[in-house]
Amino acid sequence: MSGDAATARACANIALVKYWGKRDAARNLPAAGSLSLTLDALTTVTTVRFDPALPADRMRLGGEVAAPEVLARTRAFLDRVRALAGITTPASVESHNHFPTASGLASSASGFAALALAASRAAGLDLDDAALSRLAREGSGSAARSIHGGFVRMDAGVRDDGLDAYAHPVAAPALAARVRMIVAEVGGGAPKTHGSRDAMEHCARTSPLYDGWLAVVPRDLAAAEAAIAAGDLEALGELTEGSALAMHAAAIASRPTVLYWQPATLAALAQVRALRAAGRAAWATMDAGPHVKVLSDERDADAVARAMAGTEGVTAVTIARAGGPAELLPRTAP
Ligand code: 2P0
Repeated sequence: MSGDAATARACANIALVKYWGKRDAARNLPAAGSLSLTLDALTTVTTVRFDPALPADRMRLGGEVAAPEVLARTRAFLDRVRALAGITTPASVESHNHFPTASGLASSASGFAALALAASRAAGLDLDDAALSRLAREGSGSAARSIHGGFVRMDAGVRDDGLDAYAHPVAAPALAARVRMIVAEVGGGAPKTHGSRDAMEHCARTSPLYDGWLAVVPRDLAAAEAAIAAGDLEALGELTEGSALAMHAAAIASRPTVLYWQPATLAALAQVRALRAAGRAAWATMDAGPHVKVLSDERDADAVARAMAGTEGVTAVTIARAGGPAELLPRTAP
């Protein structure tokens, strides 16, 4: 290996139709599709260099030596890249999350998308978007979507080898230009109570509502794609809020429960309903944590952000726009 470094940047994404459950844990294949919006405000920049002089893989995250569990997951991912490239060389990885201060958002989507692009390129591979999305999926299911910008559809596929389980862009330039996502942080960015990987597996095993959740996803996906094609933000917003609530209903019904919400989460949800009743474009979605993200548009984003910032228990608010695809950067420090 030559040891050339590659640097890539990827944006986080928020699912409008959620991914929650796997059909194959070993290959990280989702049980159903999902649909997301890539966000410009939340990015990861990662540099990878394969270096035969290294005794083993090493990683720094945000300028600090990465925690052992982060290094272990990264090493397993690098092993897949090395297998694809036919090399055994250790790598050094330097990664920075450029997220709004204490946004409290999970970074596995932007993190594994940036790592997939930087590591594959540093290993001498030139993967197409489908192969890159499949590779990112093996790191984290939501990362498959962060390969693309704007609206993105992830296909669950049906093949055992996962070759058909990757994400596609959903072209809607006019809607992507006017859509906004207001990220309302709840709880001051405290660590989440249940990691999503374990939580979705526990939900699939124990929740009496899991099968009902899975049954609704294909219908929501088809309706959400139709709403995007029609430029109908209201229809997309209603589907977005419905999908999040259905996912959380299945999670909450797990035994024992997987309950991510705090009192301020419910206050934020009530605020979103009040905004809507007042004629604002505002629909809520929540992931594996207490934060509330509000789908809105360019006209109402400032008013929605002000209202969310004034909600009891909301500790930070960010307005995000649709972000672009994962991309290679010139060789500069991240
Ligand atoms: C999503 N989430 O669609 C859903 C909604 C959280 C709630 O994708 O096990 O970290 O690495 O494939 O991608 C978070 O799950 O899970 C997630 P793995 P991931 O965004």
